[in-house]
Amino acid sequence: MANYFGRKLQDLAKERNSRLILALDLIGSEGLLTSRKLVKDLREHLVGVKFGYPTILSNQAQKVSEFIAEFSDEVCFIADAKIADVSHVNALIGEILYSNGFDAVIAHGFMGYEGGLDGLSRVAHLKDKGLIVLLSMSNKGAMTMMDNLVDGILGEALKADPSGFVAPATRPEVIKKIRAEIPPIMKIFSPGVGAQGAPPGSALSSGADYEIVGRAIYESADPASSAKSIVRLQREAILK
Ligand code: BMP
Repeated sequence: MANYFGRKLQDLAKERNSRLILALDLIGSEGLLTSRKLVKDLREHLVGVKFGYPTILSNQAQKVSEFIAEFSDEVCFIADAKIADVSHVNALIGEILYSNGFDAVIAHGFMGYEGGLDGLSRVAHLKDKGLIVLLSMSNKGAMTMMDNLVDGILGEALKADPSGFVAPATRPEVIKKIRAEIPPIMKIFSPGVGAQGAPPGSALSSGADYEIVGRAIYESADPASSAKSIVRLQREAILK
C-alpha cells in the first residue's frame, strides 16, 4: 500500500483530474510572495508544488514552513534538495525537510543504497513520507552520463523502497524503460515539460505519472490559463 504521500498524491490527482506539479524556483521573500499567489490562484489545477534550492536557500525555513502549512491540505509539497551525501547526512537533511512540512524529498540515486540512500529511506518510512529518487536528468549532458547508469542506479534505488523516481520528459525512451522495470505503485515524476522542450502530456504518454512544470507557468503572462491548458493536454494524453 502507498504511504501517506502516495495516497495524498493519488487522491489529489483523482480529485483534480490533473498530473501537474508546479516547480517554483523563485528567489527570496519576493519570490515567496509570488509563489504564494501562484499556488493560491492555480491550486485547482495542481497536484503538487516542488520547491527548489533557489526558494529553500533564500528564505527562512520558518517562512517556507508557514507557506506549506497554509496549503498543505490542498497540494503535496516536494523538496527538491537533490540529496547526495553519505547516509547519516542524508538522513539529517531528510529529517529537517520533513519536519518543515514537506511531504516528500528528492534525492540522487548515484550514491547507491548502502551508506547512501539507506538512512534517508529509514527516515522516510518512519515518518510515512515520500522519497523520490532521481535516475537521470532532462539536460542534454545527462545523455552521455546518467542515462548510461540508469539500470545500476535503479537497482540500488529500489532497495530504498521509494515512492517514485525522477526521469526526464525530454527523453521518452528513458521513461519507458524505467516504467517497464518498476511496479505501478512507484510513480515517475518528469521535469523538462514546457521551457525545456517536451510537450505537455508527452511524458505521461511514455509512462510517467506526473509532469513537473516551472517556467512555462510562472513566467507566462497568464499562469492560470497556461496551467489550465497544460492540464487539458495531459487529460488528452492519458485518454489516448
Ligand atoms: P522548468 O519547467 O522551468 O524547466 O523547471 C524544471 C524544474 O525541474 C526545475 O525546478 C529543475 O530544478 C527541475 N529538474 C529539471 O529540470 N531536470 C531534471 O532532470 C531534474 C529536475 O529536478
